Amino acid sequence: MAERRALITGITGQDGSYLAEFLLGQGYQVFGLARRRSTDSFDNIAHILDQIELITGDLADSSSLFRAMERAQPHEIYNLAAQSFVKSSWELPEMTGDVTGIGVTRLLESMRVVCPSARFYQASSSEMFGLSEECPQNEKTPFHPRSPYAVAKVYGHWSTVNYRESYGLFACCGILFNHESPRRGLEFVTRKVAHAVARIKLGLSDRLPLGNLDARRDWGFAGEYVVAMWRMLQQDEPEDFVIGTGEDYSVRDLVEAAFSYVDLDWQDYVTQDERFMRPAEVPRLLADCTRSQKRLEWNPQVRFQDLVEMMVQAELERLNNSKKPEDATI
Ligand code: NAP
Ligand code: F7E
Repeated sequence: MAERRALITGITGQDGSYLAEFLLGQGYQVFGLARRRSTDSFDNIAHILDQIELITGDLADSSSLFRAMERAQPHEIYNLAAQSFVKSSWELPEMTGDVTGIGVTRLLESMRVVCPSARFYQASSSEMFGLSEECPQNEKTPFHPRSPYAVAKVYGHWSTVNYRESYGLFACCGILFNHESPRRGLEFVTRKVAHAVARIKLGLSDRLPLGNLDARRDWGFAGEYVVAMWRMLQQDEPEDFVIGTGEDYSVRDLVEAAFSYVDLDWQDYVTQDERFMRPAEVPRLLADCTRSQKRLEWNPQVRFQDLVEMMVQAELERLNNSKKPEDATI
């Protein structure tokens, strides 16, 4: 076995795929927990499938997590698996609580029993701040979750802190603000916009229905954020960190930037559609990264405009190469 072994849950997702690439580059042996699927399309990790080992498992099934720990004997565990789409969490509240919340306890428990000296990373979220009275938000900002997803993340966050305090585990939470990439799921607003703009530019569509254009987010590039996750586990002591760019933009800004990249006026195509509004909105999230900049020496380089251009360009290339995902319906 290689000297450093890492187990990544959620390896098929956006962050899991970038983290796997990064850890392979650092010389790790990488194991990934992956759910059983009816199709075997692993788009995000297809290019590294021969360099990693997939272990079948599910955060809803403790026995599979124990087996994964025993098989991988990891030095580092990154818990990136979750039902991660906020809007779906109102439609799937119990499942979201079970997987995104209690799933963290299941994983921590299997680590505590099988490999207690491993280091554990929990993918906490800026959504936990929710209807925050403070802006920007830092590690001390109180939580006010606004969705079943955010409630489940608060549970997972405090479970991680509790296992650290109760059992002395090396367990850290990264409170990450929105981070995006061409590997983002089509339902998230950045990819939805990038994909629609590319379709409109290529004459395949003529409209883009969206929800709340006033929401403001701190959007960064996922490929850089996975480095911050790894750095947290290289510290001498386990601690929690806020990770973001320190700049926020509205959904309207996002749409404007994406359409102007292809020389189109967003107002000719964008409509507001009730179907994409949420029962409770998080109006503004903005990271105060003072602590992570200092302690982790982590400073993101990709700014909002670069990110939008990267994503629209990737969609144009995907469509030109005829790899055409369907229009997002959620
Ligand atoms: P993502 O692309 O939606 O990936 C989620 C991963 O979780 C996928 O690999 C998915 O597997 C897996 N998964 C879902 N349910 C599972 C279950 N029951 N058992 C095992 N695996 C399961 O999410 P992401 O954007 O990479 O985010 C990674 C993590 O960071 C998530 O926990 C998310 O909540 C959190 N987070 C994300 C952001 C962000 O802006 N991206 C910000 C803060 C926190 P399938 O491929 O089989 O569906
Ligand atoms: O929405 C608004 C929407 O779905 C961003 C997840 O990774 O980041 C992500 O959660 C904003 C919201 O991401 C549409 O109402 C308007 O205010 O891209 P999103 P999210 O909900 O911020 C956090 C940090 C996570 O932890 C999550 O896992 O955009 N918005 N119109 C829309 N959003 C979507 N999806 N679709 C629209 O049509």
